[in-house]
Amino acid sequence: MPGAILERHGDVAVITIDNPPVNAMSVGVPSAILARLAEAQLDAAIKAVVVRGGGGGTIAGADIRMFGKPWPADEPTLRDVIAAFETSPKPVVAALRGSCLGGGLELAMSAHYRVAGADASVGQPEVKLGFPPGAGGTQRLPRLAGVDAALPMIVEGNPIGAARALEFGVVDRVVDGDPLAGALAFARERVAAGGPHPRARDKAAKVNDPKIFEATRAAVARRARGLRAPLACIECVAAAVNLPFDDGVKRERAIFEACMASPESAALRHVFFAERAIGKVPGVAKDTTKKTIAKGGVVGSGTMGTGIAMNFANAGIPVKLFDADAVALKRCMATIEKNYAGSVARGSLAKDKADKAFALIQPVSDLATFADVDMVIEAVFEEMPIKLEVFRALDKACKPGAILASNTSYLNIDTIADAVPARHGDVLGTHFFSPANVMRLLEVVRTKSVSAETLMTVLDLGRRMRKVPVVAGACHGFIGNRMLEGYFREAVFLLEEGASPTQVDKAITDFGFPMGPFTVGDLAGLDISWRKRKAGEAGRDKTKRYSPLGDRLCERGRFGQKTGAGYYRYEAGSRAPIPDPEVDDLIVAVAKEQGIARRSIGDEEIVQRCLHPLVNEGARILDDGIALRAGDIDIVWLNGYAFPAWRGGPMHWADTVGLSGIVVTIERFGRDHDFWEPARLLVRLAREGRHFADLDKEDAHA
Ligand code: T1G
Repeated sequence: MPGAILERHGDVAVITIDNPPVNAMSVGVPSAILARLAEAQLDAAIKAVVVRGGGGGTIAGADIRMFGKPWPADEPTLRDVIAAFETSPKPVVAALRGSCLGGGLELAMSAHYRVAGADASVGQPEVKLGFPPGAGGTQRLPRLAGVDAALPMIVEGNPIGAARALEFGVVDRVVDGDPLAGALAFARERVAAGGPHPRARDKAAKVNDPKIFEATRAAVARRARGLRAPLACIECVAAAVNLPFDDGVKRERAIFEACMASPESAALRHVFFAERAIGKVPGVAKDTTKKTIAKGGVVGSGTMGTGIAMNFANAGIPVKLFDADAVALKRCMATIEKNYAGSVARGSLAKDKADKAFALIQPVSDLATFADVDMVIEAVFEEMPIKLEVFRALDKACKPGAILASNTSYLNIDTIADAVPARHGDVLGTHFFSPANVMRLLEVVRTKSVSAETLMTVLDLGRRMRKVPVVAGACHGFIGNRMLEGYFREAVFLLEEGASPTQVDKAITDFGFPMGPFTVGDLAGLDISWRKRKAGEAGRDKTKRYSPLGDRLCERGRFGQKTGAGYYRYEAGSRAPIPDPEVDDLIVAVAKEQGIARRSIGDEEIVQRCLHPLVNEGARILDDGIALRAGDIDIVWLNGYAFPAWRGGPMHWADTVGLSGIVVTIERFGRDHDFWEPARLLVRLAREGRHFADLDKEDAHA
């Protein structure tokens, strides 16, 4: 039962919140804190109260699992605790260790004083869940820190460290080590000095820069397009300046409740839990022993190998980068050096850190040097015979037990594993996204025979590399790229049927993606998929519709931005897509040749035609066991394909649209178009009136 513990340290009562792992304010916690506080008030020997989080000290705020569910009527809330601290006749000191976030910081700000350990951090991250703080955070933080410091903290939701918090006036003292001793000492000092003890509510919320609200609104409009919560946060902080404290708190609460009920918040809360579920592999214990990865190796110094080597180095792991081609290797090292210099110039990486990382990358031209590496990632050409040759060579070069990973994006990883039968348990896929040193998604692809130890080691390594590692089964395109095929296919079909690249891209950016499919295609290079199509031409199902449009563009040398022309044209030195009449003419000609009558197409159809294939293929991927959870598919799309987080990912979005509606639409499209057959799982869920989220809940309870 979550609760709170009271201990007496002489004349100071210490209340420790006891709700592992993060001391969230679950049902039972507020009442327990209030009961301990009441004990302390009644005890005449007690002169002051210290409150802190148990375990590592984190106080993560409200219990996010409770949102959208009714709070028991007879259970006090966090706001009752806040009121009790603030009106306490005995001074209250919050001792902060670890992360003190959201309602945790609101609680701490209702105390009279705050003492932080040097490792503590404080923040109001609520905006990331789609709402502003709801227990006075937007009123107290600007009063303690000033609006100029508080507004970005609340609108962006990023925590600050103890030193910053001291500078801003959010905490009163920073101490080394466990802050309990410091808080006890501080409490006694304040008791000796006598009251009255300060309350955040009695201060004024000072504004230094009179343009700060206007500037923040403009920045939010640019950066957080379509999002409601950041604007709501600004409105709440404005209330701290313009209204008396109690009115400001009321205003904040009303805005908080409206945001909490929004689809945006439901989506972001789904993402919060989906992000935390990805590390859990059914049937594999979380504490499975992991291998030590102290030395890495990368084979291939092309674009992917370059980025992957940087990932090892950024995680502090020395890495050998192999290429038999000395010229390519030299070029690659120059690129890496340039990348680090760029990060330093942009201010995103300190010079000494960049130098340290660069020094960890050792170019090598002999695979025999891989004898001491713990893990190798192969990133050579995407052709099976070459990959097999590399794996056989690695089999000879590497020590027993070394993990051998392939960065293949489409090839059958089981075939690769079969090339090194003695190492079956050590082989798997690590599918990085380009540029590999920047993109956060990492698909960790299981072979039939990979060991739990290897799998969990690589998930862990992914996190050390600051990636978002998602487990995928072996199949063509794994999770993300397998779904992408239908998205691009329909986008091109829409052009033939009457839409323009601009119209399709706009409908998709209006939905919330940062770029539409044709801007993305031009950016990535149209020649890559052209080459792939040519290679697969013999195996293509000729009974199904095929658009030659992409091929025709490439035949004209229109490879996208790199050639100054693709679906759009580009002025020299500019990345801004400009509609091109030549493409419009080509589209009309191709449509005519295919016997397609062009018509006017609405944005709603564009969104459905592009996104329903994602949902449908996602359902097949779940049914096939390629993804462990619908939430995993959402995380793949958020981190690898820029699906808007506030829509929750394609599967969550489908749940909000309603699966039966999606099935009806897919069946309707299927009457006129190839490729539209509703997935078995989608049909079953729709018939049962259920959602993808229901499957994930079943899984979590299994
Ligand atoms: N509620 C419920 N569960 C939570 C939780 C929370 N606030 N925070 C974490 N968990 C669970 C999480 O799902 C996971 O569970 C486990 O704890 C460990 O988390 C009134 C409205 C604190 C920095 O947004 O940022 O206060 O997967 O893996 O890496 O204004 O958790 O093990 O079953 O993330 O050590 C605002 C959210 C709430 C903080 C720790 N607070 N949490 O990171 O562990 S709204 C937040 C975090 C609010 C007031 C309002 C991080 C962390 P499981 P973890 P971690």
